[in-house]
Amino acid sequence: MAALLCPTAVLLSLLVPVVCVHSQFYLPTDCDDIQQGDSSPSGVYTIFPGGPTSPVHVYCDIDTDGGKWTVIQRRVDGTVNFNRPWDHYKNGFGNVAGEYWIGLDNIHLLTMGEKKRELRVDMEDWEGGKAYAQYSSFSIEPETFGYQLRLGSYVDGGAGDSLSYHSNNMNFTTYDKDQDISVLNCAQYTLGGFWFGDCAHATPNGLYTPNGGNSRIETRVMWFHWKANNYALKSIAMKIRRVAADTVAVEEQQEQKASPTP
Ligand SMILES: [Ca+2]
Repeated sequence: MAALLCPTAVLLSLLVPVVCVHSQFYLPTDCDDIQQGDSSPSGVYTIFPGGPTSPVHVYCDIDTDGGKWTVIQRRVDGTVNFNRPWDHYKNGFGNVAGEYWIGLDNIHLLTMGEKKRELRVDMEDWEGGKAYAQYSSFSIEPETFGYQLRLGSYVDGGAGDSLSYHSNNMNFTTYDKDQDISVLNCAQYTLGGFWFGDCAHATPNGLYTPNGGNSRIETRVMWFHWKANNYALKSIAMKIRRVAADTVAVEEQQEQKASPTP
């Protein structure tokens, strides 16, 4: 394949130098590609989930549980304001070396198609404690379907399942676009956009307040099933990666066994 692709790549490189320089004849679409056959450290990389003309800067987590995680959201120090309108959540914002939201269009591109993705949410408290929540699959619909969240089953990482009840199958809501099922606008109520139902058990995009500060409880960066709703987390990061093909096959076998054949 490389021998066939190379002359094309050389020709293309005259027009689009990034094709050869960045990828040696193919463009990484996510952090799984970045990590392939490489000993790259965790850090900021450029991926192309939407094709060669739309590079996306992203933080790749290479260290956690085998790595290959594409970080789609991260809070660590409160330096970025997450109380933002629809267009910001659609397109992404922040600083990929620190706090950021990768953008709903990018999340859709990263999770569409045949390849199944899993979600892991890592979090820390102010006493040195760590926990995570993992989900067997994660994808979102395009904007025309409200960026509706499709979440698989919960895999215990000690944090508890704070997404299934309120957020799964919900459309995305921002303060200027109410798509939740509450009489309130949950993004206005919690000061950050998210997949809200009758609001939420998790508000990763809420107001960052060290040790809670004087903030209203509902606005805090919260993961209810780990620390209850009055605890403001020290950090939280949402990350996704491809599920290995053999893992998918095993899960499908288990599902077939679980459901009786007609
Ligand atoms: Ca509402």
